[in-house]
Amino acid sequence: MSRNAESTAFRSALEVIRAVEPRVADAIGAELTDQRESLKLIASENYASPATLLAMGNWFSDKYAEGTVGRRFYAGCQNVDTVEALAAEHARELFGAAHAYVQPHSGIDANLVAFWAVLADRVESPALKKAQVRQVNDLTEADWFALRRELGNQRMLGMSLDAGGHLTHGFRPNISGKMFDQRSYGTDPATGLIDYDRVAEVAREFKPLILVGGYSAYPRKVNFRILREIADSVGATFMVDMAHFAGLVAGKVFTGDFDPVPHAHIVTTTTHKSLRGPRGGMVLCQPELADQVDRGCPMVLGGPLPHVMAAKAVALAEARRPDFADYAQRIVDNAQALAEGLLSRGAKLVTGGTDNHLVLIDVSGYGLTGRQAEQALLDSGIVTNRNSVPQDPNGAWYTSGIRIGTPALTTRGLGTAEMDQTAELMHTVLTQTTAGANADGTPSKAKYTLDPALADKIARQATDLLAPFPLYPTVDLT
Ligand code: DSN
Repeated sequence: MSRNAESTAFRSALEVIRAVEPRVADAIGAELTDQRESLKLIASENYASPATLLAMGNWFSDKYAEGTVGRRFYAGCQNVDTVEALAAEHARELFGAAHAYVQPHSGIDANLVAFWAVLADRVESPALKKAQVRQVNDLTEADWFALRRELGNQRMLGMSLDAGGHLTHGFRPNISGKMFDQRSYGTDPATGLIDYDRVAEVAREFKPLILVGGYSAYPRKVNFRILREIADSVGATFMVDMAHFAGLVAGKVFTGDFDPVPHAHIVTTTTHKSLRGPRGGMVLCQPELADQVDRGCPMVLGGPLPHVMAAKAVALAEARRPDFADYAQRIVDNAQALAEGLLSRGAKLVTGGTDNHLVLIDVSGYGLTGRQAEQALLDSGIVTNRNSVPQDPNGAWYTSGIRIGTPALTTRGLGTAEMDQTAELMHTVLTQTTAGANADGTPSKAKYTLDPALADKIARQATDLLAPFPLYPTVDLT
Protein backbone atom coordinates (compact mmCIF):
# COMPACT_ATOMS: atom_id res chain seq x y z
CA MET A 1 0.00 0.00 0.00
CA SER A 2 1.45 3.38 -0.94
CA ARG A 3 2.29 6.07 1.58
CA ASN A 4 -0.11 8.26 -0.31
CA ALA A 5 -3.20 6.06 -0.02
CA GLU A 6 -2.84 5.49 3.74
CA SER A 7 -1.88 9.07 4.52
CA THR A 8 -4.81 10.33 2.47
CA ALA A 9 -7.21 7.94 4.18
CA PHE A 10 -6.25 8.95 7.73
CA ARG A 11 -5.84 12.65 6.89
CA SER A 12 -9.26 12.77 5.24
CA ALA A 13 -10.85 10.97 8.18
CA LEU A 14 -9.32 13.47 10.63
CA GLU A 15 -10.51 16.37 8.49
CA VAL A 16 -14.08 15.06 8.61
CA ILE A 17 -13.89 14.54 12.38
CA ARG A 18 -12.28 17.95 12.92
CA ALA A 19 -15.22 19.66 11.24
CA VAL A 20 -17.50 18.32 14.01
CA GLU A 21 -15.34 18.13 17.16
CA PRO A 22 -11.77 19.33 16.60
CA ARG A 23 -10.68 18.22 20.07
CA VAL A 24 -11.34 14.60 19.15
CA ALA A 25 -9.34 14.94 15.93
CA ASP A 26 -6.52 16.53 17.93
CA ALA A 27 -6.59 13.72 20.51
CA ILE A 28 -6.42 11.08 17.77
CA GLY A 29 -3.42 12.83 16.21
CA ALA A 30 -1.78 13.24 19.62
CA GLU A 31 -2.25 9.54 20.33
CA LEU A 32 -0.33 8.66 17.17
CA THR A 33 2.46 11.03 18.21
CA ASP A 34 2.60 9.50 21.73
CA GLN A 35 2.67 5.98 20.33
CA ARG A 36 5.41 6.91 17.88
CA GLU A 37 7.57 8.41 20.61
CA SER A 38 7.27 5.84 23.37
CA LEU A 39 9.29 2.71 23.90
CA LYS A 40 6.26 0.50 24.40
CA LEU A 41 7.00 -2.65 26.36
CA ILE A 42 3.49 -3.45 27.56
CA ALA A 43 3.20 -7.17 26.90
CA SER A 44 -0.49 -7.04 25.97
CA GLU A 45 -0.31 -4.14 23.50
CA ASN A 46 0.58 -3.99 19.83
CA TYR A 47 0.04 -1.85 16.71
CA ALA A 48 -2.71 -3.00 14.34
CA SER A 49 -2.14 -2.48 10.62
CA PRO A 50 -3.65 0.54 8.80
CA ALA A 51 -5.98 -1.86 6.94
CA THR A 52 -7.23 -3.28 10.26
CA LEU A 53 -7.72 0.21 11.73
CA LEU A 54 -9.56 1.47 8.66
CA ALA A 55 -11.86 -1.57 8.56
CA MET A 56 -13.28 -0.40 11.92
CA GLY A 57 -14.19 3.16 10.97
CA ASN A 58 -17.27 2.74 8.79
CA TRP A 59 -21.02 2.15 8.56
CA PHE A 60 -20.83 -1.47 9.72
CA SER A 61 -20.81 0.24 13.11
CA ASP A 62 -24.48 1.15 12.59
CA LYS A 63 -25.83 -2.35 12.06
CA TYR A 64 -27.49 -4.60 14.61
CA ALA A 65 -26.88 -8.28 13.90
CA GLU A 66 -27.87 -10.44 16.87
CA GLY A 67 -27.81 -14.11 15.98
CA THR A 68 -25.28 -15.92 13.82
CA VAL A 69 -24.42 -16.00 10.11
CA GLY A 70 -27.59 -16.68 8.08
CA ARG A 71 -29.72 -16.80 11.25
CA ARG A 72 -30.24 -13.26 12.52
CA PHE A 73 -32.87 -11.56 14.64
CA TYR A 74 -32.69 -8.48 12.35
CA ALA A 75 -33.27 -8.05 8.63
CA GLY A 76 -30.62 -6.79 6.23
CA CYS A 77 -27.59 -8.55 7.70
CA GLN A 78 -26.21 -9.96 4.43
CA ASN A 79 -23.03 -7.84 4.51
CA VAL A 80 -22.44 -8.54 8.19
CA ASP A 81 -22.82 -12.22 7.32
CA THR A 82 -20.05 -11.78 4.74
CA VAL A 83 -17.52 -10.31 7.19
CA GLU A 84 -18.44 -12.55 10.12
CA ALA A 85 -18.18 -15.67 7.95
CA LEU A 86 -14.83 -14.47 6.60
CA ALA A 87 -13.43 -13.77 10.06
CA ALA A 88 -14.58 -17.19 11.31
CA GLU A 89 -13.14 -18.94 8.24
CA HIS A 90 -9.76 -17.22 8.64
CA ALA A 91 -9.76 -18.11 12.36
CA ARG A 92 -10.56 -21.77 11.71
CA GLU A 93 -7.91 -22.06 9.02
CA LEU A 94 -5.26 -20.15 10.95
CA PHE A 95 -5.62 -22.15 14.15
CA GLY A 96 -6.84 -25.46 12.71
CA ALA A 97 -10.00 -25.14 14.81
CA ALA A 98 -13.28 -26.98 14.18
CA HIS A 99 -15.38 -23.93 15.07
CA ALA A 100 -14.76 -20.21 15.55
CA TYR A 101 -17.06 -17.62 17.13
CA VAL A 102 -15.81 -14.10 16.41
CA GLN A 103 -18.44 -11.95 18.15
CA PRO A 104 -16.95 -11.43 21.65
CA HIS A 105 -16.05 -7.81 22.27
CA SER A 106 -13.09 -8.55 24.52
CA GLY A 107 -11.22 -11.31 26.32
CA ILE A 108 -13.46 -11.23 29.37
CA ASP A 109 -16.48 -11.55 27.08
CA ALA A 110 -14.90 -14.48 25.27
CA ASN A 111 -14.27 -16.18 28.63
CA LEU A 112 -17.86 -15.58 29.73
CA VAL A 113 -19.14 -17.08 26.49
CA ALA A 114 -16.92 -20.11 27.08
CA PHE A 115 -17.95 -20.54 30.72
CA TRP A 116 -21.64 -20.39 29.87
CA ALA A 117 -21.22 -22.72 26.90
CA VAL A 118 -19.68 -25.31 29.24
CA LEU A 119 -22.33 -24.72 31.92
CA ALA A 120 -25.08 -25.06 29.31
CA ASP A 121 -23.54 -28.24 27.91
CA ARG A 122 -22.61 -29.93 31.17
CA VAL A 123 -25.31 -28.69 33.60
CA GLU A 124 -28.28 -27.16 31.79
CA SER A 125 -28.70 -29.65 28.93
CA PRO A 126 -28.74 -32.72 31.23
CA ALA A 127 -31.31 -30.97 33.46
CA LEU A 128 -33.55 -30.23 30.47
CA LYS A 129 -33.22 -33.81 29.31
CA LYS A 130 -34.08 -35.13 32.74
CA ALA A 131 -37.15 -32.92 32.91
CA GLN A 132 -38.02 -33.96 29.34
CA VAL A 133 -38.35 -30.39 28.09
CA ARG A 134 -36.63 -28.59 25.19
CA GLN A 135 -35.83 -25.24 26.76
CA VAL A 136 -35.59 -23.47 30.11
CA ASN A 137 -38.93 -21.67 29.67
CA ASP A 138 -40.64 -25.07 29.76
CA LEU A 139 -39.25 -26.02 33.19
CA THR A 140 -41.50 -25.92 36.24
CA GLU A 141 -40.69 -23.22 38.80
CA ALA A 142 -39.23 -25.88 41.10
CA ASP A 143 -37.02 -27.38 38.38
CA TRP A 144 -35.88 -23.91 37.30
CA PHE A 145 -34.98 -23.02 40.88
CA ALA A 146 -33.01 -26.27 41.22
CA LEU A 147 -31.19 -25.68 37.92
CA ARG A 148 -30.22 -22.14 38.90
CA ARG A 149 -28.74 -23.43 42.14
CA GLU A 150 -26.88 -26.12 40.23
CA LEU A 151 -25.48 -23.62 37.70
CA GLY A 152 -24.20 -21.50 40.56
CA ASN A 153 -22.60 -24.40 42.37
CA GLN A 154 -19.85 -25.44 39.94
CA ARG A 155 -16.09 -25.53 40.33
CA MET A 156 -13.22 -24.06 38.37
CA LEU A 157 -9.49 -24.66 38.71
CA GLY A 158 -7.15 -22.06 37.22
CA MET A 159 -3.66 -20.65 37.61
CA SER A 160 -3.22 -18.39 40.62
CA LEU A 161 -3.02 -14.67 40.00
CA ASP A 162 0.44 -14.19 41.46
CA ALA A 163 1.77 -17.09 39.38
CA GLY A 164 0.57 -15.28 36.25
CA GLY A 165 -3.09 -16.35 35.93
CA HIS A 166 -5.82 -13.93 34.95
CA LEU A 167 -8.55 -12.28 37.02
CA THR A 168 -11.24 -13.81 34.80
CA HIS A 169 -10.14 -17.35 35.69
CA GLY A 170 -12.34 -17.48 38.77
CA PHE A 171 -11.05 -14.72 41.04
CA ARG A 172 -13.41 -13.02 43.45
CA PRO A 173 -13.18 -9.41 42.17
CA ASN A 174 -14.29 -10.69 38.74
CA ILE A 175 -17.71 -12.13 37.87
CA SER A 176 -16.07 -15.52 37.21
CA GLY A 177 -15.17 -15.71 40.93
CA LYS A 178 -18.75 -14.97 41.88
CA MET A 179 -20.04 -17.63 39.46
CA PHE A 180 -17.66 -20.46 40.40
CA ASP A 181 -16.21 -22.06 43.48
CA GLN A 182 -12.55 -21.62 42.52
CA ARG A 183 -9.20 -23.16 43.45
CA SER A 184 -5.83 -22.23 42.02
CA TYR A 185 -2.70 -24.01 41.02
CA GLY A 186 0.51 -22.05 41.48
CA THR A 187 4.08 -22.52 40.37
CA ASP A 188 7.00 -24.29 42.03
CA PRO A 189 8.55 -21.74 44.44
CA ALA A 190 12.06 -22.98 43.56
CA THR A 191 11.79 -22.79 39.76
CA GLY A 192 8.77 -20.56 39.13
CA LEU A 193 7.50 -23.22 36.70
CA ILE A 194 4.11 -24.94 36.65
CA ASP A 195 4.30 -28.15 38.67
CA TYR A 196 2.02 -30.47 36.67
CA ASP A 197 2.04 -33.17 39.39
CA ARG A 198 0.72 -30.60 41.83
CA VAL A 199 -1.96 -29.49 39.33
CA ALA A 200 -3.03 -33.13 39.01
CA GLU A 201 -3.15 -33.47 42.79
CA VAL A 202 -5.31 -30.35 43.25
CA ALA A 203 -7.56 -31.46 40.38
CA ARG A 204 -8.05 -34.88 42.01
CA GLU A 205 -8.95 -33.29 45.34
CA PHE A 206 -11.14 -30.51 43.98
CA LYS A 207 -12.77 -32.19 40.94
CA PRO A 208 -13.46 -29.03 38.91
CA LEU A 209 -16.05 -28.82 36.15
CA ILE A 210 -13.58 -26.63 34.21
CA LEU A 211 -9.79 -26.72 34.24
CA VAL A 212 -8.40 -23.45 32.86
CA GLY A 213 -4.98 -23.15 31.25
CA GLY A 214 -3.47 -19.89 30.07
CA TYR A 215 -1.97 -16.81 31.69
CA SER A 216 -1.24 -13.14 31.37
CA ALA A 217 2.09 -13.02 33.20
CA TYR A 218 3.81 -16.42 32.97
CA PRO A 219 6.98 -16.25 30.87
CA ARG A 220 7.16 -19.90 29.87
CA LYS A 221 5.53 -22.41 27.54
CA VAL A 222 2.68 -24.49 28.94
CA ASN A 223 2.28 -28.16 28.10
CA PHE A 224 -1.39 -28.35 27.10
CA ARG A 225 -1.27 -32.09 26.39
CA ILE A 226 -0.48 -32.76 30.05
CA LEU A 227 -3.18 -30.34 31.25
CA ARG A 228 -5.71 -32.08 28.98
CA GLU A 229 -4.74 -35.45 30.45
CA ILE A 230 -5.28 -34.02 33.93
CA ALA A 231 -8.68 -32.61 32.90
CA ASP A 232 -9.70 -35.97 31.42
CA SER A 233 -8.62 -37.83 34.54
CA VAL A 234 -11.14 -35.89 36.65
CA GLY A 235 -13.86 -35.43 34.02
CA ALA A 236 -13.24 -31.68 33.64
CA THR A 237 -13.74 -29.62 30.51
CA PHE A 238 -10.36 -28.20 29.48
CA MET A 239 -10.41 -24.53 28.54
CA VAL A 240 -7.40 -22.47 27.48
CA ASP A 241 -7.28 -18.68 27.48
CA MET A 242 -4.54 -17.98 24.91
CA ALA A 243 -5.15 -14.21 24.79
CA HIS A 244 -1.51 -13.37 25.44
CA PHE A 245 0.16 -15.87 23.14
CA ALA A 246 -2.38 -16.34 20.30
CA GLY A 247 0.09 -14.71 17.89
CA LEU A 248 2.72 -17.32 18.80
CA VAL A 249 0.20 -20.10 18.13
CA ALA A 250 -0.88 -18.46 14.86
CA GLY A 251 2.77 -18.04 13.83
CA LYS A 252 3.54 -21.70 14.65
CA VAL A 253 6.11 -20.86 17.31
CA PHE A 254 4.02 -22.87 19.75
CA THR A 255 3.24 -26.25 18.18
CA GLY A 256 2.59 -29.83 19.35
CA ASP A 257 2.08 -30.04 23.11
CA PHE A 258 2.34 -26.23 23.35
CA ASP A 259 -0.45 -25.46 20.87
CA PRO A 260 -3.68 -25.40 22.91
CA VAL A 261 -6.10 -25.79 20.00
CA PRO A 262 -5.81 -29.56 19.40
CA HIS A 263 -5.79 -30.29 23.15
CA ALA A 264 -8.48 -28.05 24.63
CA HIS A 265 -12.23 -28.48 24.38
CA ILE A 266 -12.54 -24.72 24.15
CA VAL A 267 -10.04 -21.90 23.57
CA THR A 268 -10.56 -18.20 24.10
CA THR A 269 -8.44 -15.29 22.98
CA THR A 270 -8.28 -11.59 22.42
CA THR A 271 -7.52 -10.49 18.89
CA HIS A 272 -5.31 -7.50 19.66
CA LYS A 273 -2.30 -8.64 21.69
CA SER A 274 0.37 -10.75 19.97
CA LEU A 275 -2.21 -11.48 17.22
CA ARG A 276 -1.99 -7.78 16.21
CA GLY A 277 -5.65 -7.34 15.27
CA PRO A 278 -8.40 -4.99 16.49
CA ARG A 279 -9.46 -4.84 20.14
CA GLY A 280 -11.79 -7.80 20.54
CA GLY A 281 -12.24 -11.45 21.50
CA MET A 282 -12.88 -14.82 19.93
CA VAL A 283 -13.76 -18.40 20.94
CA LEU A 284 -12.55 -21.57 19.20
CA CYS A 285 -14.04 -24.91 20.16
CA GLN A 286 -14.57 -28.57 19.44
CA PRO A 287 -17.74 -29.37 17.42
CA GLU A 288 -19.72 -30.58 20.47
CA LEU A 289 -19.61 -27.11 22.05
CA ALA A 290 -20.27 -25.10 18.87
CA ASP A 291 -24.04 -24.65 19.30
CA GLN A 292 -23.67 -23.43 22.88
CA VAL A 293 -20.80 -21.10 21.99
CA ASP A 294 -22.86 -19.56 19.18
CA ARG A 295 -25.45 -18.53 21.79
CA GLY A 296 -22.95 -16.05 23.25
CA CYS A 297 -25.13 -13.20 22.03
CA PRO A 298 -27.59 -12.52 23.62
CA MET A 299 -26.61 -14.96 26.41
CA VAL A 300 -23.81 -12.77 27.77
CA LEU A 301 -22.90 -10.40 24.91
CA GLY A 302 -24.60 -7.28 23.63
CA GLY A 303 -25.12 -7.03 19.88
CA PRO A 304 -22.08 -8.00 17.84
CA LEU A 305 -19.88 -5.20 16.51
CA PRO A 306 -19.78 -5.80 12.73
CA HIS A 307 -17.12 -3.13 12.15
CA VAL A 308 -14.81 -4.93 14.60
CA MET A 309 -15.62 -8.31 13.02
CA ALA A 310 -14.63 -6.78 9.65
CA ALA A 311 -11.32 -5.71 11.21
CA LYS A 312 -10.87 -9.18 12.71
CA ALA A 313 -11.29 -10.66 9.22
CA VAL A 314 -8.59 -8.32 7.88
CA ALA A 315 -6.16 -8.99 10.74
CA LEU A 316 -6.69 -12.76 10.61
CA ALA A 317 -6.07 -12.68 6.85
CA GLU A 318 -2.80 -10.87 7.63
CA ALA A 319 -1.89 -13.50 10.21
CA ARG A 320 -2.35 -16.23 7.59
CA ARG A 321 0.39 -14.70 5.42
CA PRO A 322 3.80 -16.45 5.57
CA ASP A 323 5.54 -13.36 7.00
CA PHE A 324 3.43 -13.58 10.18
CA ALA A 325 5.34 -16.73 11.23
CA ASP A 326 8.57 -14.76 10.88
CA TYR A 327 7.06 -11.95 12.97
CA ALA A 328 5.99 -14.40 15.70
CA GLN A 329 9.45 -15.94 15.86
CA ARG A 330 11.04 -12.48 16.09
CA ILE A 331 8.75 -11.64 19.06
CA VAL A 332 10.24 -14.58 20.98
CA ASP A 333 13.81 -13.91 19.81
CA ASN A 334 13.43 -10.33 21.01
CA ALA A 335 11.96 -11.34 24.37
CA GLN A 336 14.84 -13.75 24.90
CA ALA A 337 17.41 -11.10 23.92
CA LEU A 338 15.77 -8.63 26.31
CA ALA A 339 15.81 -11.23 29.10
CA GLU A 340 19.48 -12.02 28.39
CA GLY A 341 20.35 -8.32 28.37
CA LEU A 342 18.68 -7.82 31.73
CA LEU A 343 20.11 -10.99 33.28
CA SER A 344 23.66 -10.17 32.17
CA ARG A 345 23.29 -6.80 33.93
CA GLY A 346 22.18 -8.46 37.15
CA ALA A 347 18.36 -8.39 36.97
CA LYS A 348 16.30 -11.02 38.79
CA LEU A 349 13.77 -12.56 36.40
CA VAL A 350 10.87 -14.82 37.37
CA THR A 351 11.78 -18.33 36.08
CA GLY A 352 15.18 -16.95 35.03
CA GLY A 353 14.14 -16.08 31.47
CA THR A 354 11.39 -16.56 28.91
CA ASP A 355 10.06 -18.91 26.21
CA ASN A 356 7.38 -16.53 25.00
CA HIS A 357 6.73 -12.83 24.38
CA LEU A 358 7.05 -11.61 27.97
CA VAL A 359 9.58 -11.15 30.73
CA LEU A 360 8.74 -10.65 34.40
CA ILE A 361 11.37 -8.71 36.36
CA ASP A 362 11.38 -9.06 40.14
CA VAL A 363 12.32 -5.48 40.99
CA SER A 364 12.76 -6.23 44.70
CA GLY A 365 16.32 -6.97 43.56
CA TYR A 366 16.66 -3.20 43.00
CA GLY A 367 15.04 -2.38 46.34
CA LEU A 368 11.91 -1.09 44.55
CA THR A 369 8.24 -1.96 44.37
CA GLY A 370 6.64 -2.52 40.98
CA ARG A 371 4.87 0.80 41.31
CA GLN A 372 8.08 2.74 41.93
CA ALA A 373 9.84 0.97 39.06
CA GLU A 374 6.92 1.46 36.65
CA GLN A 375 6.80 5.19 37.34
CA ALA A 376 10.57 5.71 37.17
CA LEU A 377 10.68 3.89 33.82
CA LEU A 378 7.76 5.97 32.55
CA ASP A 379 9.60 9.18 33.56
CA SER A 380 12.38 7.87 31.32
CA GLY A 381 10.15 7.25 28.28
CA ILE A 382 9.82 3.49 28.82
CA VAL A 383 6.22 2.26 29.09
CA THR A 384 5.73 -0.95 31.10
CA ASN A 385 3.26 -2.21 33.68
CA ARG A 386 3.73 -3.39 37.22
CA ASN A 387 2.69 -6.94 37.98
CA SER A 388 2.68 -9.33 40.92
CA VAL A 389 5.39 -11.94 41.15
CA PRO A 390 4.81 -15.36 42.77
CA GLN A 391 4.22 -15.04 46.54
CA ASP A 392 4.37 -11.26 46.14
CA PRO A 393 4.69 -9.51 49.53
CA ASN A 394 3.48 -6.20 48.08
CA GLY A 395 0.05 -7.33 46.83
CA ALA A 396 -1.64 -6.57 43.51
CA TRP A 397 -1.56 -2.76 43.78
CA TYR A 398 2.11 -2.01 44.56
CA THR A 399 3.51 -5.38 43.44
CA SER A 400 7.16 -6.42 43.24
CA GLY A 401 7.33 -6.97 39.50
CA ILE A 402 7.51 -5.27 36.13
CA ARG A 403 6.02 -7.15 33.18
CA ILE A 404 7.49 -6.35 29.78
CA GLY A 405 6.75 -7.78 26.35
CA THR A 406 8.00 -7.50 22.80
CA PRO A 407 5.03 -7.79 20.36
CA ALA A 408 4.76 -4.00 19.83
CA LEU A 409 8.46 -3.20 19.41
CA THR A 410 8.80 -6.21 17.09
CA THR A 411 6.00 -4.81 14.92
CA ARG A 412 8.05 -1.61 14.60
CA GLY A 413 11.02 -3.69 13.40
CA LEU A 414 13.33 -3.51 16.41
CA GLY A 415 15.55 -6.57 16.70
CA THR A 416 17.79 -8.32 19.20
CA ALA A 417 20.53 -5.63 19.13
CA GLU A 418 17.95 -2.99 20.09
CA MET A 419 16.65 -5.28 22.84
CA ASP A 420 20.09 -5.30 24.40
CA GLN A 421 20.13 -1.50 24.27
CA THR A 422 16.65 -1.44 25.81
CA ALA A 423 17.94 -3.66 28.62
CA GLU A 424 20.77 -1.19 29.20
CA LEU A 425 18.34 1.76 29.42
CA MET A 426 16.10 -0.14 31.85
CA HIS A 427 19.08 -1.26 33.93
CA THR A 428 20.30 2.33 34.26
CA VAL A 429 16.88 3.59 35.38
CA LEU A 430 16.28 0.74 37.83
CA THR A 431 19.72 0.94 39.43
CA GLN A 432 19.59 4.75 39.70
CA THR A 433 16.12 4.89 41.28
CA THR A 434 15.89 4.83 45.06
CA ALA A 435 12.82 4.01 47.13
CA GLY A 436 11.42 6.93 49.14
CA ALA A 437 10.02 7.23 52.66
CA ASN A 438 6.70 8.34 54.10
CA ALA A 439 6.44 11.48 56.26
CA ASP A 440 6.78 9.30 59.39
CA GLY A 441 10.02 7.77 58.11
CA THR A 442 8.57 4.36 57.20
CA PRO A 443 9.44 2.98 53.73
CA SER A 444 7.03 4.16 51.02
CA LYS A 445 5.80 1.71 48.39
CA ALA A 446 5.08 4.53 45.95
CA LYS A 447 7.61 7.33 46.48
CA TYR A 448 10.97 7.20 44.76
CA THR A 449 13.83 9.42 43.66
CA LEU A 450 15.33 9.53 40.18
CA ASP A 451 17.44 12.41 38.96
CA PRO A 452 15.19 14.20 36.41
CA ALA A 453 18.19 15.01 34.21
CA LEU A 454 19.02 11.30 34.00
CA ALA A 455 15.36 10.45 33.25
CA ASP A 456 15.39 13.03 30.42
CA LYS A 457 18.64 11.64 29.06
CA ILE A 458 17.26 8.09 29.02
CA ALA A 459 14.05 9.29 27.36
CA ARG A 460 16.12 10.94 24.61
CA GLN A 461 18.13 7.74 24.18
CA ALA A 462 14.87 5.76 23.95
CA THR A 463 13.64 8.12 21.22
CA ASP A 464 16.95 7.74 19.37
CA LEU A 465 16.64 3.97 19.61
CA LEU A 466 13.18 4.13 18.01
CA ALA A 467 14.11 6.65 15.29
CA PRO A 468 15.25 4.12 12.64
CA PHE A 469 11.98 2.19 13.14
CA PRO A 470 9.16 4.65 12.42
CA LEU A 471 5.70 3.57 13.54
CA TYR A 472 3.17 3.55 10.67
CA PRO A 473 5.79 4.71 8.15
CA THR A 474 3.11 4.89 5.45
CA VAL A 475 1.03 7.37 7.45
CA ASP A 476 1.98 11.04 7.27
CA LEU A 477 -0.58 13.33 8.92
CA THR A 478 1.26 16.61 8.18
N1 DSN B 1 -5.28 -6.48 30.33
C1 DSN B 1 -4.63 -7.61 29.76
C2 DSN B 1 -3.18 -7.66 30.11
O1 DSN B 1 -2.59 -6.60 30.16
O2 DSN B 1 -2.63 -8.73 30.28
C3 DSN B 1 -5.28 -8.88 30.13
O3 DSN B 1 -6.55 -8.67 30.58
